[in-house]
Amino acid sequence: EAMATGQLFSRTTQALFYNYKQLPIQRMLDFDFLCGRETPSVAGIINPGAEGFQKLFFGQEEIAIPVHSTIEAACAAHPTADVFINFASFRSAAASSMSALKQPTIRVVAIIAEGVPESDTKQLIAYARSNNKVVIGPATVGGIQAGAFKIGDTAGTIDNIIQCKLYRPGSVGFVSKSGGMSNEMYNTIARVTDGIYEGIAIGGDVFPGSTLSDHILRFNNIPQVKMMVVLGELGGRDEYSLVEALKQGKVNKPVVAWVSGTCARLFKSEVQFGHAGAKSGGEMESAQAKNQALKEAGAVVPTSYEAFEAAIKETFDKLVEEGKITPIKDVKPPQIPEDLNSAIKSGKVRAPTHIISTISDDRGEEPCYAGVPMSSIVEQGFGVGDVISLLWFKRSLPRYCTKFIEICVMLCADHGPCVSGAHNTIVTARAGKDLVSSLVSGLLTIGPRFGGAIDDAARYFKDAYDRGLTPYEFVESMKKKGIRVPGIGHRIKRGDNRDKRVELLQLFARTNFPSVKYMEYAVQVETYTLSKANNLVLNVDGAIGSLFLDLLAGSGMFTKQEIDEIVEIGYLNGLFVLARSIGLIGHTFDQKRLKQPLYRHPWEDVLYTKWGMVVWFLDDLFVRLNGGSPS
Ligand code: Q5B
Repeated sequence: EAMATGQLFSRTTQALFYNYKQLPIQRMLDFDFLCGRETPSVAGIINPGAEGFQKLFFGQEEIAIPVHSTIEAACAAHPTADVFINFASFRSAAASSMSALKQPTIRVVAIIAEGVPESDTKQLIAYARSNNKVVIGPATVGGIQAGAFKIGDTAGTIDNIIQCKLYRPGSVGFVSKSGGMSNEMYNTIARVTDGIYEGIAIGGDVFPGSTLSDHILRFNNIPQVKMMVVLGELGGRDEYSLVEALKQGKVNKPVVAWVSGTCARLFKSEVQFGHAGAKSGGEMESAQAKNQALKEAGAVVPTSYEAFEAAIKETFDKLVEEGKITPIKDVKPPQIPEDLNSAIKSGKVRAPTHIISTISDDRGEEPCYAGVPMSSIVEQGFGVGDVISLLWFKRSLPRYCTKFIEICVMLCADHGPCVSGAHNTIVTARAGKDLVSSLVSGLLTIGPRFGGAIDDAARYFKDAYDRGLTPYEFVESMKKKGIRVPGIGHRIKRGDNRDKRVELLQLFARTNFPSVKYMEYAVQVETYTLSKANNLVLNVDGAIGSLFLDLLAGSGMFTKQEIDEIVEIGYLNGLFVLARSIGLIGHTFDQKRLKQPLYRHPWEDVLYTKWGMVVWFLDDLFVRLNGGSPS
């Protein structure tokens, strides 16, 4: 029988952990590190429905523990993992425990959940016993083999584990019903003996998967265990099977025992303590009766819980005197690196941040844009112009400014399917790509020729105006440098076919802006360029660029330095990008809705010519004839 053979765990035992719970798994791995284990005690995690890996620390290193979606898959992947730690809720703990017990590789199942139906537990017990398997729990914290293997949260924090010297084996086998009290006992035992060899909390249910006597008999077969400590509690008859085992001489090592709950007699009626099984029933189940019976059967039983520690010490000291125990030499466990988060929280370390952000904050009760909470954005009836003003310019601009921003967004939202951006988006959507790909392929065409001339228009118009250049001087100086005037020129708009969008923007600005000096300058530039060619109109980029200069300068909301920075960084193309995204998304939906097939450009629409090669040849020849080196 698994129980009779003694050892349940060793320094190489590995477990499968059912239901991902980061903290107890990390505590198991921290314990492993403390004990100097070479392999982590958790081989795999079972998270129903999920697969992949979970990153956890093993000492200072991070390790990736495989996550499996079923118990069967986990057992197949980790055939040497023979302990199943079940952190399922009480609703599913029985079913998952039974599945685990049915796996040939699983030998021990620990069930943490409280409230598992007793009839289910009975079935688990019956199956485990007839299949030579061990169940610890339900309603347990688990157990620990000092220096070797720990189940879940057993023994609490790392500090407690170090204080109780659980990182190395001692000579005491301990078993209790209560998990909480087992922590207390680990401390007590560490104080007066050379420490725990193994400690098990069988759980507080009426029907525990394994009993106090099961474990005492098992400890009796483990040579390293020299004495046993038992902490029972009132209620149930479990302690009597231990009494029986003692009477029958099945236990030949000293047992120090105490059954708690002697205070129950002070109550007039029956009392239910914390555990399902801990209620004062008949006399037989009282703590007094069980203590008496254990004493009569040969256990060392103190007169009170307070005297328990002295009784354990006396028993241990006697074994040392008799030469049955050679107290082991203490070893210093390695230091577990503290988690950064907890170290920061406790003020022990400071860490530099990797990102700085000034425009929004999602940490409080509600998100804020530039310090303005969402609720007031909604309550004050803010529009998208106000949101842009908060997130881009970090201030609340006057309504005429935010209205102007909104008009820009509305007017630039789309300009038909033939413009560069829309064409790319349409081709991409028809190639079967998703929304984001189609949108992005269109956005990528925005630049100096198409839609992305607003910033440069603002830069050049501002520079020329601020330096007092006449439109003639400005345009001709640009020509000399070989730069096209940004914001001037259009593929289809002409002097006699003006862009309506430009007219609308100008009308709004003339009516609402305190000053439109930059726009008037752009209009003078247009008058001059139109005298050169009919297509050199002030286009929508030029209109927005020059008018935004007027907004920045005229609103009184920006310093000169801030205006220079906005123009220098280049905020204003953002308006076109934002606006045109609306149209490009529309074009994507349109193509998908129309179920348009893959686009292929017609041959007839391409000029296939070899003349490019001839031009290159003549050019090269010319250079050679003039004594230059060929390219
Ligand atoms: N020439 C826009 O050119 C375009 C000149 C110029 C001096 C200029 C051109 C240009 C500056 C960039 C700009 C924004 C490429 C445009 C937009 C959004 C849109 C789009 C839509 C929408 C058009 C003919 C002759 C040549 C050139 C000269 C042209 N522009 N000289 N300064 N700015 N502008 N982009 O028609 O002597 O014959 O060699 O680069 O502001 O994108 O609706 O489509 O909402 O979607 O192809 O409105 O103007 O003219 O290249 O044949 O040039 O004019 O040097 O002179 P075109 P080209 P020459 S708004």
